[in-house]
Amino acid sequence: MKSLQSMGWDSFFFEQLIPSKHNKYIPAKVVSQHNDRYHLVSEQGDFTAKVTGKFRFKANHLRDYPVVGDFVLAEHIEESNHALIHMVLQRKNCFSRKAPISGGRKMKNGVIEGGITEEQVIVSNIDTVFIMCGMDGNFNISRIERYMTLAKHQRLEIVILLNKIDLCDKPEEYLSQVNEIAGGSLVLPISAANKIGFDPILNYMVEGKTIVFLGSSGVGKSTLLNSLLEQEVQTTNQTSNYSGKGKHTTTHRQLFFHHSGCMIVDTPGMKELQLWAENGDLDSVFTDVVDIVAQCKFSNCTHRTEPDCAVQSAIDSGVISRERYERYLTQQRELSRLKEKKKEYMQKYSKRSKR
Ligand SMILES: Nc1nc2c(ncn2[C@@H]2O[C@H](COP(=O)(O)OP(=O)(O)OP(=O)(O)O)[C@@H](O)[C@H]2O)c(=O)[nH]1
Ligand SMILES: [Zn+2]
Repeated sequence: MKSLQSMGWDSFFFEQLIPSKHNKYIPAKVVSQHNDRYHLVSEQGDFTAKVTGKFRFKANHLRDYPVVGDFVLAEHIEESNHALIHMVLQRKNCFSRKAPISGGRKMKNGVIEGGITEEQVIVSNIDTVFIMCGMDGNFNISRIERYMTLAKHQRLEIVILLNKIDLCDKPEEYLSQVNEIAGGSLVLPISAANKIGFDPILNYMVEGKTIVFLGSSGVGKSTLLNSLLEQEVQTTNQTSNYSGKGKHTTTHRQLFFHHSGCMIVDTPGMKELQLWAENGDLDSVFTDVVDIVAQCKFSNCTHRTEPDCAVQSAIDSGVISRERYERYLTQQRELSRLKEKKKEYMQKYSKRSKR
């Protein structure tokens, strides 16, 4: 049986308990989610669970629903292994994106319709995110930068994993490219399949901590998870539902327990990675660009034809690449659109809920 503490429980969550409901509500960790079905692990046992009707009625936004990593208060249905989720305890942090156009649940009396401007929380209560990228045809700097902006929005600790070193003739070229944009985050070349370069990762795998693997489909997230869990199976022979080898499926989010006591969340590769962040988050990923922009002679410089434009001269002299600068602009435009859409959405939403 897992203790709450070993799953990251501390005073932050304890203080959110409702004393009058102590007998009825069990604190539990959400370890997997499949549509509206959840798996919970608690000190009273493992349960399958759904949210209550009242929960559903009160939930206004996608982010109100439980996600993997959450602590919830659940009511065990006697003589079954089912439970009802009454409440999601406030999250320490989370990793989110803008809800994809194609997805999104229809909420409460149709208040929210398709194409919603909403935050979709992927995982919560995270200690470190590992942004993975392959050193192969899938190598994509812009993707890494986008994941970084999303992670910075919640001030998450970032480690960048460059996978498939075994396929790569010149890993140092990838490494230096990524180090240039990593803003001081650790960049590790690894092979998930061949278990190369794992030692620095193990430093993050500490009891009660949660690490999350992010990255496009095919970068090797599941392979890394399996490689890490295989070690566990060999050394401890645990057969718990959530720590076994070969249980993994990338169609839904799931949290696994490693023998170190660390929790690992593998996420399915996200095709649509729309930003859910603010300009400050972007600026903290692109400090090099921001510093240069600040040096322009005119504060309203458009960085095109003005004299003494620091951006133009930085690009001309190779201090930053034009591509890097343009990727910054692309994200900036996307965030401006998001801001507008959020405003529209809030207006529409508040009008309707006043009716
Ligand atoms: N050569 C080599 N291949 C690898 C390595 N890691 C993963 N692969 C291969 O890359 C492919 C994709 O790996 P997955 O682990 O399924 O990728 P994923 O990121 O989990 O993908 P999704 O589940 O679709 O998000 C598989 O064929 C793996 O065998 C590696 O270190 N070296
Ligand atoms: Zn300028």
